[in-house]
Amino acid sequence: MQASPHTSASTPGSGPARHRRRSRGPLLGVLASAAALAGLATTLAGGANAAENPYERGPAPTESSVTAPRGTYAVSETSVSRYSVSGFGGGTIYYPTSTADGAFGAVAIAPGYTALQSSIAWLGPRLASQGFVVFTIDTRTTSDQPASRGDQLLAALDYLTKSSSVRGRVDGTRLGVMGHSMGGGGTLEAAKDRPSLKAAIPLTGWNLDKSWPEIKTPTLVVGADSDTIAPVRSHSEPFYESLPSSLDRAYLELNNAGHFAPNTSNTTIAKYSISWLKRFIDDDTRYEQFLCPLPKPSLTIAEYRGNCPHTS
Ligand code: 9J3
Repeated sequence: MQASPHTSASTPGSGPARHRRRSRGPLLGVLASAAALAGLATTLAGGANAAENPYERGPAPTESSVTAPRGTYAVSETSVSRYSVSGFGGGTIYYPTSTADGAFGAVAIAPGYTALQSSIAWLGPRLASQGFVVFTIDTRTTSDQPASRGDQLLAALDYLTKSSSVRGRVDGTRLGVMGHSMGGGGTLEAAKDRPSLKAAIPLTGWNLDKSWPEIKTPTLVVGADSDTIAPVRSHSEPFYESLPSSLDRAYLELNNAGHFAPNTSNTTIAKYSISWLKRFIDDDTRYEQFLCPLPKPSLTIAEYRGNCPHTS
């Protein structure tokens, strides 16, 4: 769906096509003017809210909106050839089609060992439709190790914000990183190397380095209870526990899930990733309700640790 050109760029919660205007006769014109005044009041109310947080995008979230297969933004995509870039292996950019809501925060996502961007592609439209520019990348070689994958995530963000065809749609000051397995290990490396990042989410991350006290980026560590490739006891748990206790951090252990759970659509991963990205890339406290109080163990959550309320 395309938002109307009358939708204010800084109006949060403006649904698509909220103020569409057509030519009309005199009577309809009067009624339309009254409607326009009502709409103006709504816009001003939204504007006041936008002044508090200019980064909010999309309507107020609900349990249903954060678990839905898609958010409210229609999504376009553009592929980036590996031969047109340096420092990473190209990828696919998923972005809200509408330009009516201004620039969006962005996240780069790296796949795991031997894997391609296709292995994490479901996250592209899933996250972009909530109001982010999402860059799922390929690495230079599928055997690149976590430190290299971290550098490649950062190169991808630099390309996205400085050179890509959608650079004008991205707020280069509000960026995040995600990745699966060795891409999750790379996510930690990227956050360590670039403290200006607003959010990091390693998904069943793998890294020989178990200690991350240098990280300054709010980090959601996602592990899987039945992962035998990156077992939580030797990967996600020490990653999480080594983050500074003063940092906004969380540990989500998926219940009854293996190492490759992040490679197919997963409502629990989506719900908490959306909430974490919204909360820390968009500073959108409307999503705090899904993160605090800490989620309880359930059919899909084996364990959840974190600090509440959040401090940044
Ligand atoms: O999916 C992954 O990136 C697995 C990481 C791994 O198995 O590393 C072993 C060298």
